[in-house]
Amino acid sequence: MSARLIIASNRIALPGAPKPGGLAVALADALAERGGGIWFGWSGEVVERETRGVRLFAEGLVEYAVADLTPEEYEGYYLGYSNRALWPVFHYRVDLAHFDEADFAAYEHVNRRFARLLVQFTRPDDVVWVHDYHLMLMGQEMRASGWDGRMGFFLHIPFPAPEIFSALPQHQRLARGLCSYDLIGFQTNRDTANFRRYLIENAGAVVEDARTLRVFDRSVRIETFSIGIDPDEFAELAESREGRAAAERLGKITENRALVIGVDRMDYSKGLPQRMEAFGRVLDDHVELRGDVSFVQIAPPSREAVDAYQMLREQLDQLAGRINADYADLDWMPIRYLARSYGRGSLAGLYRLARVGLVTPLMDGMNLVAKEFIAAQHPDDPGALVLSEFAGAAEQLPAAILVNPHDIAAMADAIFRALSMPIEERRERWQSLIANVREQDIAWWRRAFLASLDDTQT
Ligand code: ADQ
Repeated sequence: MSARLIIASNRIALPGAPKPGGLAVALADALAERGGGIWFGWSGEVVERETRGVRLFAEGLVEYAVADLTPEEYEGYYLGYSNRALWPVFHYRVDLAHFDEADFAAYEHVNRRFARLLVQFTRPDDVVWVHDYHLMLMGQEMRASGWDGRMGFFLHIPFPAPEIFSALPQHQRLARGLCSYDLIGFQTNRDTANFRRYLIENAGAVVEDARTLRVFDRSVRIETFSIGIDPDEFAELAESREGRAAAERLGKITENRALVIGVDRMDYSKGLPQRMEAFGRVLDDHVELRGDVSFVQIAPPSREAVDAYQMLREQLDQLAGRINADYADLDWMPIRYLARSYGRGSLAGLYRLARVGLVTPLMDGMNLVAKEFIAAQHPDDPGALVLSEFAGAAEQLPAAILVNPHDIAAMADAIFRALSMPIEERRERWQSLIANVREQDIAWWRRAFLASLDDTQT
């Protein structure tokens, strides 16, 4: 019987509420597969008084323990340090980063408070798995509170080149904090190599073996675990009632025109303005396509309290408006830009309807939309995927049409190529893509991470 699992993440999918995505389901499955465990994190609620304890809920074998944030914590820890400093720097946008010592103090405070809350629930032989950039210091704070069991961390976003990471005023604190974990998992070999190089060049780390460094008087294992999806689920969703209904609704509007689709959270890392410009360029260059192809971009706003996100929203509204004004006709709209979210079933149906999927982030940890798009295609008539070389997924999906999202002309060429790709080539590429998506799916990811964590020395 394997040790009990304890998961900590910023947000939690509470019992009863629909699981927002594959990751939430995967983590709940990981807990269930171990015969039960605890999932700890922020409730999503902001309350005036500092709540000292946690609230507990149970669902099957899984216990959920949630804590609220105060308005100051929400501002400093979540909006401030996590989303105005860490997120931009880790996505190579030092120009957008806002460094505020008070924000970092709030980040440290919440990591410490969460660590102390969680330690109360641990038993000596538990295994702890902490997720993502909001909680990088939680492990060190748990050690300070007396926890000396196994503990792993997975970063869902990219780990930048050391020169970029070093722009963070607190980079040394963060690196030392991360090295309190026994295992640190990254999405791609590029991220793993960046973190290793940072530790070797800046912290005097010594290589112990292919995946272990000796640093800060400890042995730390650093490894790549590329997150995946449940491809069968997406194939089924594409044929579900919800999927077919969404495809039918959109199909009525686009009629027999080729459909190009993009689905992203509205975030400056996703390369949305560049993508719209590239689509505009396709229409500039190819008179014959005008009236014959429609681009649907679904992008629900996120983190609207952060200025950079409001500016992006305005920029996209303008760009879509301009391209539509230039090219739309009485019976055709080139870009349908929908700033709202859709259910997973609807998305799957739209992916299947599309001839081309555009996944062109300027930088992305993995990007699950790329894998969902592949899984939703019909094997006989699959759409083509245009994928940014800066998405983590590009490392695993060389059969996509890989593009540099900063090069608008090259992206326009790629979109045109995808639209005119013969069916044999689409099938051939898709076979290779779906094989990758199936091989390293979401169950593989969580099992591989936990097997490696179970295997570390404590
Ligand atoms: P995200 O930046 O949120 O995640 P991504 O992996 O593409 O990026 O998407 C997460 C999920 O949100 C997907 O399942 C997708 O279907 C859903 N989603 C996106 N846009 C949507 C929309 N318009 N409506 C409804 N649902 C939508 C972070 C990292 C990624 C990494 C994941 C998981 O930034 O690089 O792949 O974590 O590790």
